[in-house]
Amino acid sequence: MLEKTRLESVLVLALDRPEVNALNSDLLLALADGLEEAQKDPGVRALVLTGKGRAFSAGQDLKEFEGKAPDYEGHLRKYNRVVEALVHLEKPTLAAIGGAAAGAGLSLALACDFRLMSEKASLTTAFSRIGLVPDSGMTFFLPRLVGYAKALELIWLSPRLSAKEALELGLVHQVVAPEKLMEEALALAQTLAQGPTRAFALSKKALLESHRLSLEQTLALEAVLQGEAGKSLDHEEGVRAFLEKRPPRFTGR
Ligand code: T3D
Repeated sequence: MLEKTRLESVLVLALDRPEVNALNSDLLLALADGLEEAQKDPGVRALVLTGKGRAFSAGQDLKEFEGKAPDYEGHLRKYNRVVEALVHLEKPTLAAIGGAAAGAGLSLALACDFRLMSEKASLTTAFSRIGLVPDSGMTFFLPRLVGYAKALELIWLSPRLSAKEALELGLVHQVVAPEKLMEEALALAQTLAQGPTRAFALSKKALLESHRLSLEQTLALEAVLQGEAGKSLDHEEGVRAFLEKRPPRFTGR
């Protein structure tokens, strides 16, 4: 259901359910556990989220509550635990999108720091097609990536975006040939895993917080976070490497 592979300091979490990696309660719990374990493990310094087979993820498994009165508000706690674990993971996260990403599947990709997409993959918000409101952070990330007007259009009309369209809209960082997707995603993850992990995490925190802070509050937060980054061994190493005219050897501490 969730395949975990460790490649040096990169952890790959691959959604693995029949057909389209639709998300059900068990998979959401496994994913939340996997992300929380990744947070605790200092040996993990970057994470790749992907889907096995033909899809990244089709979002909620629409068969899970068939014939039952759904308690979506309650069920969404499982999604929210995953999204919060993903967004607050203090290590770079990459979504490697090899096939369709729809509904909450797309939300999970949007919650990652980087998105690499196969030329053959597609993205669709999907929620309005089944009379639902976007969830799992989509209303937070989508307007920030594409602007309010485009986000509303993508949510209401739910077109199926090609990789080219997704790249043009700024929804993904890079589009690659299908057979190169994991190779490219792992190469970027390895590069990021060798970076100043603590400074990366603190920069992400500043960017996320900046959405709700005034300039004065942002300046104050930057100073606090810089105080923390300034105490890291990676900062010490970065300055030493600069002065010695050599590449830094960051350890994530
Ligand atoms: O708390 C709550 O539960 C609310 C939370 C909601 C979060 C959400 O994510 S709501 C949105 C749910 N997702 C969707 O509505 C997407 C529905 N699927 C699609 O739009 C398309 O299937 C895809 C774009 C994902 C892929 O299209 P394509 O053409 O590659 O495949 P397909 O032929 O449509 O689907 C292949 C099979 O997967 C098909 O089964 P079949 O007919 O061969 O037996 C299809 O029914 C099944 N499938 C696709 N999506 C889902 C699914 N089965 C269950 N749940 C799905 N989401």
